[in-house]
Amino acid sequence: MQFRLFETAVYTRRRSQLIKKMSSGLIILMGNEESSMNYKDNWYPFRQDSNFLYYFGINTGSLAAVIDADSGEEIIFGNELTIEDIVWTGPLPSLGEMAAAVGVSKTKPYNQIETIIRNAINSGRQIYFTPPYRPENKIKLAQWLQVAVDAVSEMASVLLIKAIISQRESKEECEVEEMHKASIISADMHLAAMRYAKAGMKEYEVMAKVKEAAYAQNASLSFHPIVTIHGETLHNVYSGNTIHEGQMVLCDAGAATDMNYAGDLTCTFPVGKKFTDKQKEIYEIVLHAHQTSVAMLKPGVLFKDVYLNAAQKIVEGMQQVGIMKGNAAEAVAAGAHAMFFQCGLGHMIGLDVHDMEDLGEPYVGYTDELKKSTQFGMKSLRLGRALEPGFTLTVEPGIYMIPQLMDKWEAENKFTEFINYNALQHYRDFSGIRVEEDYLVTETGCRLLGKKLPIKVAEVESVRSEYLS
Ligand SMILES: [Mn+2]
Repeated sequence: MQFRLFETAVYTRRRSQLIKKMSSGLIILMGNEESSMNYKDNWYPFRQDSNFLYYFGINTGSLAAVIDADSGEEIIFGNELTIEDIVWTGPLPSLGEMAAAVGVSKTKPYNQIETIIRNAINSGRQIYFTPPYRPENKIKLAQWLQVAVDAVSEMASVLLIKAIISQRESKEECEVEEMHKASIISADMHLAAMRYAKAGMKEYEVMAKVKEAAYAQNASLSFHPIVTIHGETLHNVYSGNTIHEGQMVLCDAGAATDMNYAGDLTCTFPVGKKFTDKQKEIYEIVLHAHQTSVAMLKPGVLFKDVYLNAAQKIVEGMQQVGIMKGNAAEAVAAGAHAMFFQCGLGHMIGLDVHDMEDLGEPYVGYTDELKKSTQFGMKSLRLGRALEPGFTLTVEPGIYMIPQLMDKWEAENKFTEFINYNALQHYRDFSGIRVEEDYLVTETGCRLLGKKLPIKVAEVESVRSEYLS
């Protein structure tokens, strides 16, 4: 096999649980196709669909599967390699061999899936599938179901979405092991940055080291990394700036193991040996928000409340440095903290870096009773609901100084009872700080995934000093 699998029983158990949850109907699980970059045969790195990986494990393109929840029959659809294919690919295991490795005894040519689906529809059976996010799968489903392409997503099954989430949200022992591995490699990516960045370099030189640390360990990137002196820009993809003494580098990067389990960490470190006093002050606020939030993680706790704790700690810290004022709890309730903390506190992580986001945030991070806030800041919180043992998630508070937001709110006289706009002027070019780690929720609390990155001011400065002297 050219890809790694868990034991066969892992996949058969997952599918039989899914059948039990769905009880009847035909479940379609779409694999992904190779995806063209600039012409047909020049592909992006292949990425299998995560739901397909979870139930069928096979990490090659152009497959689909059905699970008949009434009869229990499972079929993987795909085409065997022809001799013309083998000239290019070399000999690979047959579809039958790959299917057997995940406990599926029946395979059929890809084009036969259409007949099976049509027959099921014609006999009035329920068809279940997840929301397709790739155009080619949308088009295929539209053809099989004989509906317009635009109509497909709305036909996705909430029942199936909820069933899959109820399984994937709680990580099995074998998955936790992969998550540890992903976090360890991710930590190495960050250590590589901390032990390489120097004044005068370009951001992309540091970025290259970050990527190398993943690829050198047979891992890939769980998302496109951020390596920037402009940490205040939340998803900064530009990395062409020169880094200067006195600035900070924010690095947000994660590895995906060869089985596609993701890590996602962020560190912020000084370009020189030490943070400036001003940077240290703000860093300590972020770190305090982080550590008090981590201390709250245990089953039953609403992650929304953990977010509110982080917001409260950020406001209290900003009051101590004179940037905020007034009642801290009221400031958080009003949303004034979002001047500095415009995003969420974290998200589920697993086979996807934002785990199961293809299935829809309202189902992954919230419940029928607990809906997402619409307030600026909190509306970006991807996870709000109560934690359960086996959840793996990120904790990533930050403080981001965005001059455009300062100007806009000040011009609107927004939150003048909570924000000292005069004091804030001294932070226009401060950039941003984020600290992010990955955790597993246990029966009684939480456990760090992977290995500890230098995170305290003294630890970060010691790594930087050691390297720079
Ligand atoms: Mn993250």
